[in-house]
Amino acid sequence: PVSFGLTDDQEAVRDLARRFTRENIVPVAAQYDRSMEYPWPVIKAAHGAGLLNTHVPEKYGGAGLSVLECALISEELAYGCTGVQTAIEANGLAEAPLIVAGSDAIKQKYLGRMTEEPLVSAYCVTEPSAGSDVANIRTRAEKKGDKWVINGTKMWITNAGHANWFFVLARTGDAGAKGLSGFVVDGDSVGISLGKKEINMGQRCSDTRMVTFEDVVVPEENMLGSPGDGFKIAMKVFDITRPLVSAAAVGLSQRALEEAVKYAQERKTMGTAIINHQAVAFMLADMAIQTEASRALVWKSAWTKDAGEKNTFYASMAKTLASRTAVENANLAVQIFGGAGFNTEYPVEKLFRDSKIFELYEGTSQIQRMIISRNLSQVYP
Ligand code: CO8
Ligand code: FAD
Repeated sequence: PVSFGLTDDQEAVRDLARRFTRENIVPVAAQYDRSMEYPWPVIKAAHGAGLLNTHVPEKYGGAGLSVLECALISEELAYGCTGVQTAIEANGLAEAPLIVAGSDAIKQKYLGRMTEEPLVSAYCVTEPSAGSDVANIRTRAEKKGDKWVINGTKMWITNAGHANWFFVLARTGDAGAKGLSGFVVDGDSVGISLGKKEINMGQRCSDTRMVTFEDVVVPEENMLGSPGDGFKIAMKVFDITRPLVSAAAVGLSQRALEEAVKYAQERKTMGTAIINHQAVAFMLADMAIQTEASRALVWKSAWTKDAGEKNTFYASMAKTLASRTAVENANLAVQIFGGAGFNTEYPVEKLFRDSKIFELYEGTSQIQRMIISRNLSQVYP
């Protein structure tokens, strides 16, 4: 049966995240945007509330939530601040390769500690010379005895400045996708150096850095799967995380819509609230249509994964539509606020700056379209 209804448990999860966001994120979002400080107090509170590491299996101390349930949480947290949400969700991203391909011992060691205390981790795939083109990354791992030795530089790594451990994709074999392997690397390993915190257009409290690995020694058992499995592990991870990043974009779209409706009801011109001008009302209608359409596609992409089916096609569609909608809704919200939309005392200029990254990280919109088009004949044979 087709249903958009949530179970009681799913509603409870969403309501918990909504309450947490209203109490712990909305009131501090502007302050973190200005100070660009890493939101440790919020992350610790989220850990206490059970809103961190939500897809870690129960066996390792997590809640073992489905992708759909994680998406409900992502949307709610992002409604409050997508910078904070990105810091929180980057944990889920780093943990996903372990869930996809880690041995029981690796999961016990690295996922277990995340559920025991408020720690963060990071996912290191992108490099200065290769972002979209994952198959061409250059970081190398060489086998020396029973250890691997990693050398190379990663770029734009979320949570890098605070990570207890890193997932690292590195070349162990020939050129191309089949020569890559995935590793878990302890954050305090000798030879890791961090770049400065990058100052980005938006999501400014999130921590993004270059990470350099110089002769970093990693025990053999920290390789995930077998040599050469790394590229496919990274892609399988995106099948889980792209629905969640898309859900965060929906959270931002919903926030932009609600802020714009409220303002349009209060602001008066030509003797009436601006919501009564059709030109403004239709902008709000478009924002609502696109938000609902994005959410429906996010839920479909998450549901498909939870049903055990291949969801790559829908995950890329959700990412493309939800990120475009976030940018467009933030833009329309600024338009509806008029001059106040351009000012830092009002909430929507932050949404405008925060929105753009959704069309870039976790695969640009061009890359999503490439994936969608490559899958067309398989999905519609
Ligand atoms: N599942 C399983 N296998 C897959 C999948 C998949 N989803 N996708 C591809 N493969 C397999 C293919 O079937 C193929 O296998 P085989 O060789 O056996 O036939 C093999 O992998 C190679 O695939 P392709 O031929 O499609 O490889 P290409 O190099 O042509 O293209 C892409 C691959 C699609 C371009 C890929 O490189 C890509 O996705 N690029 C975008 C990179 C990206 O998204 N980076 C994001 C980095 S992380 C990030 O940005 C985090 C932001 C912070 C977020 C915080 C909140 C979460
Ligand atoms: P490029 O790949 O150089 O692309 C440049 C332009 O060319 C884009 O418009 C792109 O769409 C287009 N393009 C490239 N190839 C094609 C093609 N074949 N067809 C059509 N168009 C194409 N990475 C991580 O590994 N971990 C993280 O935690 C992480 N966090 C991030 C946080 C932030 C704030 C930022 C900015 C980035 C983060 N990234 C992270 C990196 C992010 O995933 C990459 O920036 C992104 O995938 C794009 O790669 P690139 O920047 O190298 O752009």
